[in-house]
Amino acid sequence: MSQKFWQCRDRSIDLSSPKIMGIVNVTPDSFSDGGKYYSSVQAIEHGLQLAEEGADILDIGGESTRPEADEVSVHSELERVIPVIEALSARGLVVSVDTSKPEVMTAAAQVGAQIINDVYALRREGALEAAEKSGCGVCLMHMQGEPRTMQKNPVYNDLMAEVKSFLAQALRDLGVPAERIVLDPGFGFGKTVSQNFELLAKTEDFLSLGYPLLYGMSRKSSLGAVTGVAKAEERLISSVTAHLLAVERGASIVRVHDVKQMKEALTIYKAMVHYKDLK
Ligand code: 8Y4
Repeated sequence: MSQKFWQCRDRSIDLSSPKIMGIVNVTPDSFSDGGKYYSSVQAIEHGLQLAEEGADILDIGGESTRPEADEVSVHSELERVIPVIEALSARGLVVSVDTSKPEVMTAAAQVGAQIINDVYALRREGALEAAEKSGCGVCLMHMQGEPRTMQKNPVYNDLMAEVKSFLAQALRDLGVPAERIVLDPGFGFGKTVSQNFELLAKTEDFLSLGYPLLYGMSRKSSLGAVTGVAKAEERLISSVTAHLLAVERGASIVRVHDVKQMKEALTIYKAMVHYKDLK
């Protein structure tokens, strides 16, 4: 098996076996007056639970990338994610920050974040420099268009060639050592249902870029589109299945809501790979 490591500031993540990135959303609590504090506490507790369930990385996000979501200011994004990143990092957990804002990247790294997960692939002004200076590991993701409009009319001449050349260009722009980079084809980001499943079917094609791959398909609408499961929270089996298929085709990291179940599936995968070690 390949001895690959993802260098993320003072941590090194062993990618010789598949890793789980657990999703931690920090959304404001609309009820209570002490709402901000409360939502941080809840997110910290959720992160700790995902770590106990087997998450190798916790991805902390304070801005929804859903089409209907409002933009969040730098100030409120910082207010949401920083306390959570600080608390989870202080417990020795590997934390990634899901952000496109350079100010948030810098502040997150200062309180212990090891990874920057940017769905804009560092295209926002100042993001490239912030990521370089932080020393963080970086996940570069493909997206066609902007979150608000990307699902309106996705158009490609050649999906695979375009996603690959986008990622290759992002790599050229970035003055960050190769050991710090992971690539993501961006399932659900400006693609039709068929195109999303093409990205899954052809996972192996992306390996030719020479970087570890991350797939984030958890509960996404394309899964529901083929199964008929309308509610996102009910797409557990679909999510686990899709990510296991990606891993089987060469993905190194899966970004999921349901860590416990993903961990169990990966245990079966590893038993298959290492059957000789079993009695
Ligand atoms: C239900 C729940 C339905 C969540 C849709 C969603 C990715 C990502 C997102 C991804 C990387 C999401 C931040 C979208 N997706 N980062 N982030 N890769 N690297 N939607 O695929 O989870 S947010």
